Amino acid sequence: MTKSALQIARAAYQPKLPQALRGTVKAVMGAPTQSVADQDAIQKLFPNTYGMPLIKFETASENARYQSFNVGVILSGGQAPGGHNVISGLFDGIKKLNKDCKLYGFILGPGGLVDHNYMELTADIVDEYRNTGGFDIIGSGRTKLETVDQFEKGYEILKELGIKALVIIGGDDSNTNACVLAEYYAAKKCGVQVIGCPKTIDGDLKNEMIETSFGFDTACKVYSEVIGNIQRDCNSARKYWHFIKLMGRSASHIALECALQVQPNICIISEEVEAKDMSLDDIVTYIAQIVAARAAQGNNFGTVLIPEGLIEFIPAMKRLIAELNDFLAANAEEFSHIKKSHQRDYIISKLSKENATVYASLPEGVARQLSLDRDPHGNVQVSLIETEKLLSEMVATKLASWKEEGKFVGKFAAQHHFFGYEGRCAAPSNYDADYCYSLGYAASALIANGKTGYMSSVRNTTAPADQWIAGGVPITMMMNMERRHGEMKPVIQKALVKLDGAPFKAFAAKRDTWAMVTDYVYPGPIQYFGPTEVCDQPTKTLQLEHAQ
Ligand code: FBP
Repeated sequence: MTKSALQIARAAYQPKLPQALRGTVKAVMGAPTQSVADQDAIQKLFPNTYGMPLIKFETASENARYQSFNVGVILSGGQAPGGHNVISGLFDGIKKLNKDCKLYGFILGPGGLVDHNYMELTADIVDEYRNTGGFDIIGSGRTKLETVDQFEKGYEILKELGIKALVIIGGDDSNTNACVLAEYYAAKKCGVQVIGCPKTIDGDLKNEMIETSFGFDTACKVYSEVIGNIQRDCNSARKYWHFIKLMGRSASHIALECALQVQPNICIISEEVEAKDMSLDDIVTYIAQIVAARAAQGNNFGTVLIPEGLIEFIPAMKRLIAELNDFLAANAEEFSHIKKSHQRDYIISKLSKENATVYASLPEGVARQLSLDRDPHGNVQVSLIETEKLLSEMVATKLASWKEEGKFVGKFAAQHHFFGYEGRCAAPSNYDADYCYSLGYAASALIANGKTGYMSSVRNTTAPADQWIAGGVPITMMMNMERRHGEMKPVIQKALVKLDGAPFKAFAAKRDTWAMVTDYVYPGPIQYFGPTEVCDQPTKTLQLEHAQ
């Protein structure tokens, strides 16, 4: 493998660990837990893994001896910076317990477990990937682990390889599946533990005990760097409005964090759009008003940040998508036989009147995307909807009519960008490198303590790493019942942007000023070496949440 100078230097970085994980570790049990909602239903579905206590690791005075054991690991879903460090932390953690422990990686996500596609991760291999971005050490995939047949197929290979614990590194859906698998193996007394790790650049797998998902820090810093560069270009040429869509399939955490970092002229927050019951036209009018007001001051340029999940948060669209999801789940077979050119009319004829009207009003491309295949978890693939173009076209149309009425005196030319893949595999920032290594290491301690159905957790991460608090959180604690594929299912509750939370409030307090006064911030690239205030800052989101 040919390596860049940075890769070579970065390989030598030793991620920091919380104090409690550095020596011999003991697990201290906290109070029993309950699910965030729907307690009776969740308890019934998870009789063996419900209500378990929180776990905190502390330094033990005595050295414990461990028999050697084998562990399996899966990378699941979208890539996020730091995945390789979770694996290296897990590897170092189990090797410290007993040097004969082995780590197996299942190839290309949960599908590797079902298809018995695996490799042993030896020290040589793990060393190649320390502190690097990407999931390429074993690859990732979005196969949903949900059927008894899959669980049994998985068990066959786990038994064959003598694996006593499986670590699933994934987002809310993958950790939901990890919990279902943990419950299944516990109920059948298979002797296989399942541990989850909180991954997703989207930042929406967080709660009281999981303060952030890994990858969010690095991805937001990469996007903020390039948005900053665009803003500087924009402020130099002074002739374009840049419409920038940012990944985040559902929640707007990425857009909000980037807005806090770069101070754009406009940032739309989906959760606010929903709370204010805004229509697509309301959003377009809001943007057009700012464009017109800046034009009146002679500023025919600016930046607009748009969260990827916006469409699903516009209440009228949300109702439409919910009906479409149920309809397509129930009538998939019939729909697959409808000619492409007739699909739009077919859907319109089947929907309720209100939803049919909204569907019929959508531009062709957006309507088509909404009726295409869902991802394996039943989600509309919003990253394929070109919201940035949809909005800028609608703004242009509105401004043209305002021009005729004399309400707009400027020029409007737009550029479009979509940032997502640019950040998902970046080399992890110091924060993510340390956080991920600690998560992997904490997972090894959960395994050593015989735990199953837990998510590895590391808290207090705005403090220096030695003061971080490592432990485990029962996954059932994060669950509620939601409608998926037309049925009520137990799932980890997604953390959306809280409108009464400190990050949103800090943004809302400034946005009117940022709209009119060009006060862009240019964060520059992630720094891996240098003064701590440049290299080790956590996200603004985390800093504001902790200062609350
Ligand atoms: P995860 O939640 O699986 O981590 O994925 C996050 C994400 O990057 C979203 O922001 C985006 O909508 C989606 O993955 C795109 O996934 P894909 O590249 O598989 O279409």
